[in-house]
Amino acid sequence: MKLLFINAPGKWAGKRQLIYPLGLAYVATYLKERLDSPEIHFLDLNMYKDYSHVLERAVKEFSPEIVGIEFRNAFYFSTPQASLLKDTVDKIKLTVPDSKVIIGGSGFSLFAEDIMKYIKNIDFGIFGEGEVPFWGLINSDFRAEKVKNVFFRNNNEIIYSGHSDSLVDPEELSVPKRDWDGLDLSKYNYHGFQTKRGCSFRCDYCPEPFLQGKYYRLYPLKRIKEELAYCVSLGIDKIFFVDTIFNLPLRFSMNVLDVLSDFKGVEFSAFFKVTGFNQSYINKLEETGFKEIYVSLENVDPSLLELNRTGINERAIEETTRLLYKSKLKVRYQFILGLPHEDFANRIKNMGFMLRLMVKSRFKDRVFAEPLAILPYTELIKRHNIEIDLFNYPVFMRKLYWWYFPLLKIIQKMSDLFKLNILKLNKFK
Ligand code: B12
Ligand code: SF4
Repeated sequence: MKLLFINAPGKWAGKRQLIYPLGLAYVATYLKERLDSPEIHFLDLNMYKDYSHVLERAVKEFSPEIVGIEFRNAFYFSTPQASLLKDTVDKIKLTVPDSKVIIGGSGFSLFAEDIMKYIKNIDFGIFGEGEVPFWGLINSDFRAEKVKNVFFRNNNEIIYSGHSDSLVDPEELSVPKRDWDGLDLSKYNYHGFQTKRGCSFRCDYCPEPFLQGKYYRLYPLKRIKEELAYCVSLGIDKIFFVDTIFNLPLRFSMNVLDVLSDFKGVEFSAFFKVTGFNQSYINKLEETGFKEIYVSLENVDPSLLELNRTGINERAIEETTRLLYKSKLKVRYQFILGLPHEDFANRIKNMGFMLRLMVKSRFKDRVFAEPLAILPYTELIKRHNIEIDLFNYPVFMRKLYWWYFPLLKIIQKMSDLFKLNILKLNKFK
């Protein structure tokens, strides 16, 4: 059986840093272990500014029976990416009309129905974790109604087979193979690495518990060690932990750091939550190869943090920032602009606090502020009865944040002028 796995192109293709398609690697590894000598080929279309020829040639030469495509970002900030996915799928079907095209990835899971409607050439769409449903589809000879978490078509109707009650047990997942035919590992700066799936928080605006599961599923430490050794053997020396939050649960994260300390010479980075730090944890981060860490703080106002159910409190902010000022770690604090219940006074207070973070760390640390992304399957959407569709999103965001953008532009210009790199702002298109 011939399978082609494609990382869908984004509008940044060929221009920005490449992100290793870890989700695809997991799915492909799972299938490789179960299929009888499959031929598997990968294609990362983000490597090319103009991907059309590469895609057409690869599909023609390889002539795959099954094409699995990862659609990870439905938006780059607020710029929709689905038109490039459509172009990719249409080109594949034009060259190999009999192939089965299967889409997955978080961008797809968030907007599955809209995407199925928009791109008629997609045969199947998989919600959430792809390993089990993808294998289920192949194993059942594509009788999608028998496999959970699958979108499929019946004449002109789009049908969903329904949510599965169970999630993958990380203990049963093998280490994902990374050096696939068609991928050049040296092109990726940081390589993604997972130590857990899921999130136990319930921040009002975040779809992660819906996408990854409402509690942490931890990988065994032995397996983490094995995977790290494998990465190093492939020449990988920069790793980004793709967990929703790396530092929680704290005890587990401490144990992971013990494992990492055996891998000198590898640089690590990850997302952290401002809750769940202490001095010995910071010492461990410094002793292992962490240099730059992303800490989500979201907003300085405790009542606003509580109203949005972020699980962050004033004490955590005070204690963690105090400890981090003195550390050698370069901290990138992440703020969300435009949270519900925010008012003018709060904006001013936030800006003062952002400045304080930089001054108190003697400009070692930085602040990244981004407007809130309003996404489906969040409490925010449910509570305010907001309807989102993939295609009116930029218009919708502009309406919501019209007052913010002139302000953000000024901050960005100042930040660029002083090379502070505080704010990365993408244009609304
Ligand atoms: C880590 C991460 C990053 C890191 C990546 C670091 C690295 N070097 O790998 C950094 C910080 C660089 C980053 C940047 C961005 N990110 Co990000 N990121 C993530 C995060 C937390 C984890 C991704 C990951 O690697 N997961 C681990 C793998 C194993 O899981 P997976 O990709 O979900 O794959 C599984 C399933 O999705 C499925 N699957 C995946 N592919 C396929 C394909 C097929 C065919 C099938 C059947 C199934 C399938 O099966 C896989 C295994 O179970 C996700 C959250 C999420 N839920 O995905 C956000 C997420 C993907 N990011 C998001 C965004 C928006 C961005 C940015 C655009 C930033 C921004 N503010 O706008 C940039 C874009 C960068 C880019 N060029 O792609 C959004 C995308 C949603 C959207 N709005 O469209 C997400 C979902 C977060 C969110 N909830 O909003 N990100
Ligand atoms: S914002 Fe972070 S902590 Fe909150 S639910 Fe999402 S992933 Fe979890």
